[in-house]
Amino acid sequence: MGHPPRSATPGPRARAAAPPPEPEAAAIAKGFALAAPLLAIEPLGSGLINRTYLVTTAGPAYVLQRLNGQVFPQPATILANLDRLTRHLAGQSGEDTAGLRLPALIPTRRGELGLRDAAGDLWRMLEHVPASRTLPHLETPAQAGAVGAILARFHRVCAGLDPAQVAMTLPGFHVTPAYRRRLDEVLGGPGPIERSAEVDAAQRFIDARADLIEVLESARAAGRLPLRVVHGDPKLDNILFDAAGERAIALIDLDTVQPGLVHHDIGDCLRSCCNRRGEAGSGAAFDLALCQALLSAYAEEAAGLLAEAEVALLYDALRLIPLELGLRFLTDHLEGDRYFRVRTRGENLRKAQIQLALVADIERQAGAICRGIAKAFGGG
Ligand code: GN1
Ligand code: MG
Repeated sequence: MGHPPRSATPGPRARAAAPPPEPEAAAIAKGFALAAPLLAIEPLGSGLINRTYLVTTAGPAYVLQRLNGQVFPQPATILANLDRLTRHLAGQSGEDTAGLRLPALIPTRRGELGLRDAAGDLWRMLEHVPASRTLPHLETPAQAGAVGAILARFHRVCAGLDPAQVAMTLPGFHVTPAYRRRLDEVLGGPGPIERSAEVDAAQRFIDARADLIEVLESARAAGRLPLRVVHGDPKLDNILFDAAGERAIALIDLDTVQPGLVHHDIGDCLRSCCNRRGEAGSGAAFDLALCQALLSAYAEEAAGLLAEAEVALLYDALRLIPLELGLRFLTDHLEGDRYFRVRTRGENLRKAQIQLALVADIERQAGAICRGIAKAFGGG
């Protein structure tokens, strides 16, 4: 899948940039075709890569983002993909798309998809989905079901797009073996490394799962799994609920929509939604009831979309994606927090430990999870 990442994560020189001053964001916002005069602009959300702002006007609200050009080699492809996807969605029958909204791009005043600032960074404006909210964690299986259903609906809609026609926005994303090679290079390289008992334990945990790390990539390379257009990052923060927090109504953060495996999405969604303690909480616990509700709703909504070979690798995907994220957080910690935005030193190491603890908890419940997958997808 494209070039392997050359850093902890795909961008070799990635560095968590300081937020641009709001006046600059406001000046940029005025370059877009907003429906009403701009009133205010303020930072929004907790994304780790791009800079995001809420734009308030006398009319509708918008979301303005500066795309991280050190992570995404060609940010313009993100805009082209999103444009293509929203047009595709608009062309589907209402029945297929009911309950799935994707925020549309707002063009610039000159009719372009995005706008470059003086430093060369690309900005995009998106519609803000009204009466929506994100949830800090899932409370009920019904909410998990709503998540599973919207993810399946997204995959069903994307199944109508030829992956060959959709650009790779982030080459090497979710190529776990390449992330592992990078970790090994950093650990074995000449650079000064902050070794600690925690780092050693994490390394041992990862090394003990060498086979798992290869599983999806080797199945993909052997042609056993179909490439599909996927979201890439359907973590809980990227799912919008209605104001009551009951129905999932939209998927956001469509930067990593590109050809990939359905496992990347299902694994990422489950690792995020079924750990109620969150990515930066204390410890990790994988909630079986949430997992079952999410998978059952996904399977029902996907209605036969997944091939048997795909279903057969779901359990592995479920523990691989948190392992991959743990590996990425750990590598970034060792490289000096160049990719994932942190508030304090040590945050990426703690986040790595949490993802690895989640893997361990998933493995502890392997039997029940596999029975649940079989039940949801009709294999047992
Ligand atoms: C990053 O930027 P954000 O928060 O949407 C990362 C995902 C990780 C996630 C963990 C392009 O997503 O892969 O799962 O952090 N995105 C990229 O919170 O690397
Ligand atoms: Mg993202």
